Amino acid sequence: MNDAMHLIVGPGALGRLVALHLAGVAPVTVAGRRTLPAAQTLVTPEGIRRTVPLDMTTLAELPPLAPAYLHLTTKAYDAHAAYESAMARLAGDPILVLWQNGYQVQPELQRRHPGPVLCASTTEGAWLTGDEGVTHAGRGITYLGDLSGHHVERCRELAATLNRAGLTAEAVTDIETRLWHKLAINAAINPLVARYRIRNGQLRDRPFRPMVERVVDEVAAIMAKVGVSPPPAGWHTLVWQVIEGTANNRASMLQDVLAGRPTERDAILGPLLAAAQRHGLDTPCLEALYGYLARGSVTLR
Ligand code: KPL
Repeated sequence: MNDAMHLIVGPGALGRLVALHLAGVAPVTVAGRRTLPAAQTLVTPEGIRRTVPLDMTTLAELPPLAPAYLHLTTKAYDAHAAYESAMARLAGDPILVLWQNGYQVQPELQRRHPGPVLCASTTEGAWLTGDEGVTHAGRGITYLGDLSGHHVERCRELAATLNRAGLTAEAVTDIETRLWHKLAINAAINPLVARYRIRNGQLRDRPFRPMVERVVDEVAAIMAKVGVSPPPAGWHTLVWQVIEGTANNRASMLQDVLAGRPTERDAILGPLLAAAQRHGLDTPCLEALYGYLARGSVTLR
């Protein structure tokens, strides 16, 4: 057991997945908006059920802890509020670990936080099984890096802890590129499946296939202007590989729309549309999808 304490704010599927693993190797506290059962069950990808006691609290009742790590595992749109609530109650300046999708809160919180800020980009697949636990649907990999390039050693330490805890993790020096690559994948898949309420694999069929191609064309043009290097196989191949690999998934944005929650449209499409505007690029598909999600979330909420 390592003494460095981890506070995890945001007990969604990813937050609980990380907490239930870390609890085996380090002291962990989990804080959310409401009280959750202190015994949480993890169902592994092999179908094994493990019930683990977790120190669960709410942000309102958070004691003045001094954790070594503050993991924010909220949705991107909740990250600033969660950060403020937690930091108002904590002692010291923990290492802040940002697990959000997109590329919006990462540079913003990097500017705000006085201590080191690490970014995580993960392909772990998990969903909640109610208040009692989480199902680890598919094993992935978590890349850890920092936007300033000053905290390589911290990234290595956290990657080693996550690996000891049973989650595959790797410290990288190009986290910004990796976050943009994940954002490109999310932008190509999530708004379309949320708009048409389909599983990822249905994007391979008509009439959706050409829509994916057009969205990826727009995303690729933006990435070229922003200076994000394409993945070795190219943007189209990367996106189709992920669609193939996640064919049975209901993407996170579809789950949000179906549950009447706000979507991560600003974190995912926001940086792309802003860059397109800066560079005078025409992006009719991305704009239409953003418009749909903006209107849709108003009526669906
Ligand atoms: O990350 C995802 C998500 O659901 O947000 C993808 C890759 C689209 C898989 O569903």
